[in-house]
Amino acid sequence: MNLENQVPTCDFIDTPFSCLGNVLPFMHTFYNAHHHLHQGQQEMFRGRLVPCHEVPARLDFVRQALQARPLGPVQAPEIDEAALDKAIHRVHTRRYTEFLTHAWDEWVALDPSNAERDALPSVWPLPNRYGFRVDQTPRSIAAKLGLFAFDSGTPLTAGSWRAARAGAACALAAAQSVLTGQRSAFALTRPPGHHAGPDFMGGYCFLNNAAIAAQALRDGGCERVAVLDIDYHHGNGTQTIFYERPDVFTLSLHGDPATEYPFLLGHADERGVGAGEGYNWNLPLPRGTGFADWQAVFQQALTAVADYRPQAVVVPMGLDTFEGDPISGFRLRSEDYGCIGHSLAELGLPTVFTFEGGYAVAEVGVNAVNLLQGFQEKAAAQTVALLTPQTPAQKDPLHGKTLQHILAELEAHYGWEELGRRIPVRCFTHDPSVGSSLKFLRKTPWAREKVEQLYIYTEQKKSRKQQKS
Ligand code: OKP
Ligand code: ZN
Repeated sequence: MNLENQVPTCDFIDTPFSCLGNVLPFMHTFYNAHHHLHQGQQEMFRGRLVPCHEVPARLDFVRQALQARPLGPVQAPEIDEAALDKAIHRVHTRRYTEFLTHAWDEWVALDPSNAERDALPSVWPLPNRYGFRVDQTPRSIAAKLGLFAFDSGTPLTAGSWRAARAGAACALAAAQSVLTGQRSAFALTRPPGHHAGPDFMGGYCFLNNAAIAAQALRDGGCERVAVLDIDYHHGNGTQTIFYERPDVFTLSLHGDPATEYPFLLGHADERGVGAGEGYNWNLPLPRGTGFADWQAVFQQALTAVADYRPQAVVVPMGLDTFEGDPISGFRLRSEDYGCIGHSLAELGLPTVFTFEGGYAVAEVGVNAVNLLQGFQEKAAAQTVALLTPQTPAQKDPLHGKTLQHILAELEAHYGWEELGRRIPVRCFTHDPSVGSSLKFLRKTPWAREKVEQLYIYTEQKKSRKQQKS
């Protein structure tokens, strides 16, 4: 039997990896076996040192919930130090990782009794013109902490760097997993990552796991990657890393920075700069937002992601949108997370999840796995549909239809004038309002081609007319 010919093709997933859809859609989880090496004691909060919210038990609860409801293999990634180093430095500067490498030893060298205390910054270079120098790295660790950290809520401990590196290895392994054809993968790690920028830590984050995964997907052959951040807090680090780039579309749904952490970034008018203009979307929502309102905005984000036609998606997954979260202000309930996962799977794209926030420790495992299971169920249904023999007409709603048919259908939807305006929109990539009605066309390459040809033909005709006159 020639297996090659038995392999079902997969029209609805736009990916360079032909093996996708041939595998069972197990979710591959890569967990950080060294996460407990990072265990902060206290964080500064409004003038007081308070116990850390970001505790090792968070990850243990997620692992337990995954054991109770298995979605696929769970493993600690094998770490290739050289490859990991390379992947980290695709998004972080050497100067910053040099600092992280030596920070703890320097902290203890400053005062041997510091070995008992977490390192926290207490002095910062505000970015005033002719104000403070940031071009030189100060020799004192007390000053370095302020240069490389944007808050005093992110304790750096003896094992923080090792834990963060092992976490980045999970993100890299998850990216590699979908690059080799898995439907989805989950980087189950802490400390989280989405607040960490090219050369700064903060918001409990040191290395930006989601950005490392997104960049690894780019480097592995994906032309466009979307990062859809659903943590309660704005993913400022990821935004900063990709702000000038059109090849990674960053979107974030979060508590309005006017009142919510990280305060100083995450507003709706931050849309990217230069070549990256239009490829950063912030969707701030007021404190107190419940699932109905959250979901409406989430659907807008999903439409924008689909219209970008990415070849893979990264989801920085925070569970701190939960109603019981001690430091956040949205009101999502445990059962809502399944719907979120379901909607994410509807994108039909290879997806990497990274574990971010979620501080209602007892519930974080259930909420995380609710989301992942919702994704898994929809992904499994897609695979079943793919493997079920279908008549050509079932398989392709446009089967046997001529271009006239297609356009007639579109015309019925939009009217000619509207259609004329819409179709030239270079195949529907940038206009979110076109939305789902054109989805079937977008997902059917031959039809898209025909419409594009028609467009080119009309354009040529137009310019010939212009030349004549
Ligand atoms: C990290 B992640 C609120 C203190 C805020 C920083 C929050 C970092 C959240 N009382 N401290 O995005 O979940
Ligand atoms: Zn958060």
